[in-house]
Amino acid sequence: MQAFDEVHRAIHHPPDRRFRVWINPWLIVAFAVFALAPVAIAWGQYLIAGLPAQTFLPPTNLDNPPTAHGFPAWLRLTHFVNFFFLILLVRSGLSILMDHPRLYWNRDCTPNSEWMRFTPLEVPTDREWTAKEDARYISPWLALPGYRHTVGMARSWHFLSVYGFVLNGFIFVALLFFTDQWKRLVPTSWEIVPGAWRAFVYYATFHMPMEPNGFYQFNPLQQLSYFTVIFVMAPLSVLTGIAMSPAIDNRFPFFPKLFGSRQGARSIHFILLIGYLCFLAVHVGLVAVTGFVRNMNHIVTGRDDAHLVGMILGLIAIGLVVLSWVLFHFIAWKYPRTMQHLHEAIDGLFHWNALSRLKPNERYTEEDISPFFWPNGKLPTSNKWKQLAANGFQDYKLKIGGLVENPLELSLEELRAQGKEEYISTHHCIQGWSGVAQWGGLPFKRLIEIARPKPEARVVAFYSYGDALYGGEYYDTQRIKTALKAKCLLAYEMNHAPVPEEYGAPLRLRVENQLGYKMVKWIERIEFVETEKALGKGEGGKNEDDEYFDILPNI
Ligand SMILES: Nc1nc2c(c(=O)[nH]1)N[C@H]1C(S)=C(S)[C@@H](COP(=O)(O)O)O[C@H]1N2
Ligand SMILES: [Mo]
Repeated sequence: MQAFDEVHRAIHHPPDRRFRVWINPWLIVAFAVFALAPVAIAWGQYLIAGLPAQTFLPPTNLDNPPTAHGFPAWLRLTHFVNFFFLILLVRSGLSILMDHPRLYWNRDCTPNSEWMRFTPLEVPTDREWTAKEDARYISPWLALPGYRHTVGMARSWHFLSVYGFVLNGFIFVALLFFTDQWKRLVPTSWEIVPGAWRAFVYYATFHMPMEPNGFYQFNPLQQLSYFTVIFVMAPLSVLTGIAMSPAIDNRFPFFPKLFGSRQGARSIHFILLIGYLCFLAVHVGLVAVTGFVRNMNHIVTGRDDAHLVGMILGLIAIGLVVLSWVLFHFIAWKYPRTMQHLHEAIDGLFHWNALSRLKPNERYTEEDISPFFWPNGKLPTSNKWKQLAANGFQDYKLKIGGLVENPLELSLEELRAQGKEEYISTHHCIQGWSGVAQWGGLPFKRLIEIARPKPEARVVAFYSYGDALYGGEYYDTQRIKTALKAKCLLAYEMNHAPVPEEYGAPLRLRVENQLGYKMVKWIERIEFVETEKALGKGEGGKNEDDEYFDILPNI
């Protein structure tokens, strides 16, 4: 077990580590009907008419084999690399999932509207319950990095793996079509459907269909499942992943709607994860029972014989992958900062130059406003803030300083007098939940005009009255360039009323193409600086410093 100090143990390894899975019973019934109906039909056919004749197997003529056969080296290699990255994605994905252990089909994330949850806890209604408190523990044996509330570290692993997974997938598919290997996977005749059904009747009634030699051809059901995994599931995983991005969702609101909402996309993203695991179990099971030694030779050495070398090398390779999980566990916990920086180095260009340029373009209406909005962050405990709150923030003054020509202090009234912008947008939390709300406040652009930052100022820091998760002042930064481009507000209004205390009163930041943690609540002061490197631990914000979140989270 990882050795945590007391503060971190309370977060990562809390006393309550119970794991419960709850699924809406109606969905279980619907799924059972959906999944068992074909099995029942298969049994009916079998009992009445017997097993179907296996007409789908023209015997392979080895003197004149089909042009596409065998497993070339590139195919064997990409198959292995895919396995390596897929498991990394699954394991880091589980850590991300457990940071908001609830799945919804609606976009509002109202507690008790989940279709599935991984927590025994009911959200209390008599006191504040933040999303961070709601995060659940998962064993590091299962997840990377595992434990509780490790979403920042998990994202480094998840997104770095995405590059490997997608690049490898592109190479694989390109070579499929560059060679004639695609003919073994892509169905070209509807004949495959009755053929696949006949094979299904065998499996469903606990018989083995006569297996073709996989070196030359797959059985139709096998071909169809490979096709689905490669050409349907993998692209869907990528698309639903992208549909969770705040930059994409706010610029192209239709996109998450393709999946219902950001939450629909998140749910489908998870169901696909389960789909890969089920596929893996059946795939490996059938490889084992249909001639393990020969099959392993096909996919490991590319030869079609019963020599043991394929099996031995294959098992060694799988062993090495398992060893890599142990290694990655130690790297994850020993070098989280290095992983955070690696993630930033590889993702950075894409984020700064592409996603960050998207202009939020919300098209939400009053009816879209969420009835429930998860709060996050500890309510400030400082006396200063409490005093201000006690008289309705009449004495509140926003302090603006640092590298500006005109340092100043503004009361709420003065802020209001400077101009107002409002809109309805989706808030995206890194933990996974989202919510739609109306926000109103002073456009950040306007503040820049008033304060007149000096030429050397490139970054603006927002400091909060509130404390961060591990203690210390909460702060975060924006590049001035970004804050000018995006819809960026100092919001004093939420859903047409003054921002309520737990949502950041009297003033909070909104930057609509980024994740929630960039939007500092309970703003105390604003400081223009040359670089974020001089502040805190130099990572760009309190969450970036202490929780290894990304500095520019557009996805
Ligand atoms: N001061 C402060 N601001 C904060 C936080 C915090 O912990 N402290 N949490 C951030 C996170 S993680 C999110 S998702 C949003 C949540 O905003 P909400 O409470 O209005 O939903 O606030 C952000 N701003
Ligand atoms: Mo968040």
